Formats: sequence, C-alpha cells, structure tokens
Amino acid sequence: MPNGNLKLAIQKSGRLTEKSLQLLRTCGLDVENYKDRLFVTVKNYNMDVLFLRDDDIPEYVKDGVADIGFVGENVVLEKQADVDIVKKLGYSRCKLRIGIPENENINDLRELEGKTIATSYPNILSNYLLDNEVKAKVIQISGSVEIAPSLGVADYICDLVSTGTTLKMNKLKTSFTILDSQAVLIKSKELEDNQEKMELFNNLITRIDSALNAKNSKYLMMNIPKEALSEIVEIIPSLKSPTVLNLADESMLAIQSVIPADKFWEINDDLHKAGATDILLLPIENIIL
Ligand code: PRT
Ligand code: ZN
Repeated sequence: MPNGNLKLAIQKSGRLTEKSLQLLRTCGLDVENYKDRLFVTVKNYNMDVLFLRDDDIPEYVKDGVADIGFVGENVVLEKQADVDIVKKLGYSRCKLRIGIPENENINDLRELEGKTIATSYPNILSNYLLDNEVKAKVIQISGSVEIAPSLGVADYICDLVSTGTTLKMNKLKTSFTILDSQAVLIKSKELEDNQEKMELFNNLITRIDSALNAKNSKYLMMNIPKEALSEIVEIIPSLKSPTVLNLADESMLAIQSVIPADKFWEINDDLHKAGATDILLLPIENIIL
C-alpha cells in the first residue's frame, strides 16, 4: 500500500484494541470493521490502520513500515526501539510493579539485593535496578510470571498490575512501582522528512488533543435565581467564565459551563443549596481550545 497515506499501527486483538478504535472514532475517523484484516483504509482520511501484535508495533514504527502507532509505554520502553514518544493517550493505564510473597515485607529497595526476580520486562527492570545501584538477578519469563515464586524459580516478580487480583490469587502482594504506564502515541523519526504525511499527522494530533480534553470535561447546565448568580459562579470550577442566559421567567437565569468531569459531585450539593434547579450534566465529544 505505498499510497502516501499516513500509516497507523494499533494492536490487532487485545487490551488496547477497542480503546484505540474508540479514540480514532472520537477523532471523526471512519474506521470500518477490522476483523480478519491486516489493515484497513480510513474512509474519510488519508490514513491506513495496520493491525499488529503490540510487541511488534515499536519495531515496525522504527523501520517506517508504520509511521505512527498506539501502544503501551511499557512495550515501547522494553523494546528500546528508537522512536519518538509523542503523547500519552490516557487509556490502558497500569503499573509495572515488584510483587512479593504476601507474608514478606520490603521497605527499602536495597532489600532486593541478591534476590532473583522473574519478569517479562527484563530491560526496564534491569535499567531500574542499575539506576538505583541494586544488584539482583533478573530472569526473563514470557508468560504467567506470577507463578514463578511458588515454583521456586524466583524470589520475587516484576509484572504489570492493574486491579491486583492476579497477584492476590497467587498469594503475592505489590511492592515498589517501577513504571506507571498507559497507551502512548509513537512516531517514526523519519516522518519529519515527509511533509505531506506530517500535515496529516499534525491534523491528527489536533483531533486527539480535542478528544482527550473533552474526555476530562462535562457540560454543566442549570437554572438559578437571578440573585444567586455571583455565589454560583464562585462554586463552578469552569474552564472559562460561564455563559449566562436570560429566561422567560425574569427572576431566573440559565447557566452553562464546561467543568472538569471529576468535579461535579463535589459541587452538586453546594449548587442545590445556592438555589440551582434543573441541573443537567452532559458528555462532550470534542473540545477545540
Ligand atoms: O497479542 P498481543 O501480543 O498483541 O497482546 P498481549 O497479550 O501481549 O497484550 P495485552 O492485550 O494483554 O496487553 C496490552 C497492553 O495493555 C499491555 O502492554 C499494557 O500496556 C496494557 N495493560 C493494562 C495490561 C494490563 N493493564 C494488565 N493488567 N497488560 C497486561 N495486564 C496483565 C498483567 O500482565 C497480569 O497478568 O493482567 C494481569 C494483571 O491484572 P490485574 O488486574 O489482575 O492486576
Ligand atoms: Zn504482546
């Protein structure tokens, strides 16, 4: 497909796939059903989406087979591929953590000295230990790392954790965090040499930024008694000054504002106390600042 289209690699099937497609659709890109395809061409943008195993994405982007990719930061750092990490995408958050038997305690990183740690992330872990001047033995295991201590293969493990259930089921608990990870946008170093693709890329970045801004915001609407205006404006944690509109009932006003999504329940009671009624909280698709 040497067609001048921007080539984006995403995970074919796994934890990142749905969220990656969702982000593209929020960016207004019409990505058709991808099942059993190696790639699809976006109908309304000069872009091809390649479906790959997540482990292969950094290398393909480095080699220019794909121009850009959505992939876990943990994979990018482990593969040590020479690509640019452009932006954190806010989904598939997890932590790479040391896991230890639940009956043990570690308070200081130096207590890892001389221990054997099993992991699928030997590069990230070894670098972390080196930076902290701790000498431990790192052994690489490609799957089911969490069973290594009970098999007697390792003292501790270093693995991705999100809810912690897997560790618990294996009588392990979390200790130090080695890396806070999430999906990131990576880009080939050679992309800058291609002006047409860079235009497509920059336009995509604008769309991604607006989608990420919107995800963290909600649209708040309410009616208030006219005399409560200054009190209510104080309560609302708005991005900009709220919009104030007259209503047919001259004793009332309508207020509209964009607020941080996580703040609503903190201010709801105060809004009611100040006399706000008919409060609506709406999702926002995109925000172009
Ligand atoms: O087939 P392919 O190679 O493409 O996929 P994969 O099986 O290698 O990867 P996949 O789909 O499992 O994960 C893709 C990415 O999702 C990872 O690289 C991370 O960036 C991210 N992610 C987020 C996670 C987790 N959360 C996660 N919890 N990846 C793996 N896990 C595993 C972890 O390894 C452990 O086995 O889930 C278990 C722990 O989960 P909890 O909830 O029990 O703590
Ligand atoms: Zn993988």
